[in-house]
Amino acid sequence: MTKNQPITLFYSPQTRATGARVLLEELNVPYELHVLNMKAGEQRQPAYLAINPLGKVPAVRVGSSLVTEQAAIYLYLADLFAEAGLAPAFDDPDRGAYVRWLFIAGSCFEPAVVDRYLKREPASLNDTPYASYESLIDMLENALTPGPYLLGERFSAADLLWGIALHWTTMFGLVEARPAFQAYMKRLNNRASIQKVSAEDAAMVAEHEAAVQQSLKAG
Ligand SMILES: N[C@@H](CCC(=O)N[C@@H](CS)C(=O)NCC(=O)O)C(=O)O
Repeated sequence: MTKNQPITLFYSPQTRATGARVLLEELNVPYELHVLNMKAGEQRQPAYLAINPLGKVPAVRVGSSLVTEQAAIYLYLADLFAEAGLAPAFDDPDRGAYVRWLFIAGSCFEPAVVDRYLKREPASLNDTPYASYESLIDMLENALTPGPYLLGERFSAADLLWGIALHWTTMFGLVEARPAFQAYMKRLNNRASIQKVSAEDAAMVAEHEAAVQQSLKAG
C-alpha cells in the first residue's frame, strides 16, 4: 500500500519545494529530503533529469509513485494522508473550491506572475489562460474576504500553497500586497511548520552558497 511506503522529497531551499516540505510537516509524516544544490546546477544533471525531465523542484516519490508539479503534489499528499484533515473529501461540498484553488495556482497564477516578471505587454483577455492580472488578483482577494482562509473558516492544503506563493510574489513586487493578502500571509507565517522550514532553508541556502564558493576557489 502506497501510504506506508518511504517518502522522498526532491528539494532545494527557498523554492517552490519549500511549500511541499511545509505540507509534509503539517501532515506529520516521516520523509527524507533529497537536497539539490541549484546554485551548483544539480537540477540539470542527468541523475535529477531522470526524476523530472524538466529539472524543476519539487518532486516527491512515495514508494514507486513519482509526482511532480507542486499543485499535483499537494493534491496527492493531502489526499493520501487524509486523516490530517487538510483536504476536503470527494463528497464534501468544499471539495470543488479546494481543487479549483489548487489548479488556479498552476494554471492561472503562475503564468500571470511570469508575464509580469518578464514585463510582457498585457495580452487580450482571450489570449491568456488567466484573462487579466487584475481580474485574477481581484478574484483571489474576494476569495480571501472575509477569510480567514480560502475555504472560509476551514484551513486546507490549498492555503499552504497560496500563502507561500503570495509571500514570494509580494516580496518581489509581482503581486501588490493588498491588506487581505497581508493578513492572510501573517496568519500562515505564524504556523510552526512554516517557521521551522524557513529557518532550515536559510541555513541550507548559506551552505549551498559556501559550497559553490569553495569549488570556485578550488578551480
Ligand atoms: N511547474 C513547476 C515549476 C517548479 C519550478 O519552477 N521550480 C523552480 C524552483 S522555484 C526550479 O526548480 N527551478 C530550477 C531551474 O529551472 O533550473 C511546479 O509548479 O512545480
